[in-house]
Amino acid sequence: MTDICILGMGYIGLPTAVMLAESGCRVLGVDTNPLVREALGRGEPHIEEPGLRDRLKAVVASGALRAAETPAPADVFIIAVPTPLTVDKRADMRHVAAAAEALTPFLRPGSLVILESTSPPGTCAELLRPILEAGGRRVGEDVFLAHCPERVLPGRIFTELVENDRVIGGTDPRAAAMARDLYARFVKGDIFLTDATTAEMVKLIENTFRDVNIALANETAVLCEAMGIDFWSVMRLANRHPRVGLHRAGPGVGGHCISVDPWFLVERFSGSTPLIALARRVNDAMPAHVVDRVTAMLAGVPRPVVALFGLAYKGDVDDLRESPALALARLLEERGCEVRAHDPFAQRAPLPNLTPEACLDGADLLLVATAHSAFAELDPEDTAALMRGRRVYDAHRLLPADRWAAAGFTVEVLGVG
Ligand code: SAJ
Repeated sequence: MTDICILGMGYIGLPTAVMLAESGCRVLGVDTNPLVREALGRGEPHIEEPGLRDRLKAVVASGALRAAETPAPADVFIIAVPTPLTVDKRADMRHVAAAAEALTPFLRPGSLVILESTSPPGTCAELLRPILEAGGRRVGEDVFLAHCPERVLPGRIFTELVENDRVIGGTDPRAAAMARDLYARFVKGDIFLTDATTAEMVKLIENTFRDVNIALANETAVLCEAMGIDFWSVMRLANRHPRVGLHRAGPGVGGHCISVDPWFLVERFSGSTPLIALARRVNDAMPAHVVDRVTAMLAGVPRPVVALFGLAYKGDVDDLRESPALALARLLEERGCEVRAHDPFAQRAPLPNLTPEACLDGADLLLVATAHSAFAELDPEDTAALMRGRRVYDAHRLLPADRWAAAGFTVEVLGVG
């Protein structure tokens, strides 16, 4: 039986704890938030993720996963705490450092520490190693350190935890091999071993690749609007080329990963990252672009009411972190609109989360801000009956525009001029 202590019971730590508990490990889930610990103690998830509720209940009921405020001695410690951005776009590594400080007293000879949190290149070598070595312990001799970045997509976490390939970087080959043996308990994808700094870079460049490509799609969408053509046709046709994969345009890039990780490279290499920094700015400018178009549609309407459909950062998840929908709400309010929001998944939203009917009641414009699949099924006739105006702006090209136009709506779509 392996004793595992996971610090951070969030989107990654909690599902990973469940997987390891199911694989026969004894898992201690450490979290500083008492509400998270209480929910975990009851076997209830504090986040939405398909499959989590039943599986968590089972491992808590069997005693394989327990909640705690502080770590305890373990064979393996996994750090899965947030690495948010500071206001000046730098990685806030305080949670990682605090987690490492908290676990250090509980290290056993031969313990393995794994960093899962996405971190700037050099974190294992420059931040974690000195903390673990305090008191004369030697990393690579007395204890071992590896980076195993998570790469799963919210909404598909349990599938991707098993099926995705993993990159594991050790501060020495023995650490990497130890981490591989742990993840091999549940990973069916290939596991690739490398050094810790390479693993850090791999993770950051995956999300940066996506951000830069989304920026290209967003810029292309704006060009298509200016030329009076349809980005979505351009995308579909360009992607018939075997070496082209244009991404989808949208109202901005949200989530804790893609809109954040590129800054970790810019922070570290500020003079050498013009492309990465510019892509970030292009994507961050998208909410304002959408709001320009929406307010143009509402010209002449006094104190317009906007029904904002979607608060989450992407479709069919409940996660609001860095969501462009929240930026849209803020910018619309700044422009004098009354914003009413509805999201079928979001909990703990910063603005009231209304029912669809209450949100649409008397609205002048429907703004589809998040690509929740349920929104594609909205009935234009029923919607029209509730609204004051007949305007819809689709920031994801999710709705069947013909049907909405047939129901009397003025339909505008991001990327369509
Ligand atoms: N988006 C677009 N256009 C696209 C694709 C996405 O505008 O063509 C937007 C989405 O609407 C959303 C944002 O980008 O606002 C990010 O969504 P996403 O689904 O691309 O990615 P995340 O942030 O949910 O998860 C990513 C994943 N990384 C990659 O796909 C390279 C995931 O595998 C990582 O585990 C995760 O980041 C992470 O934790 O780093």
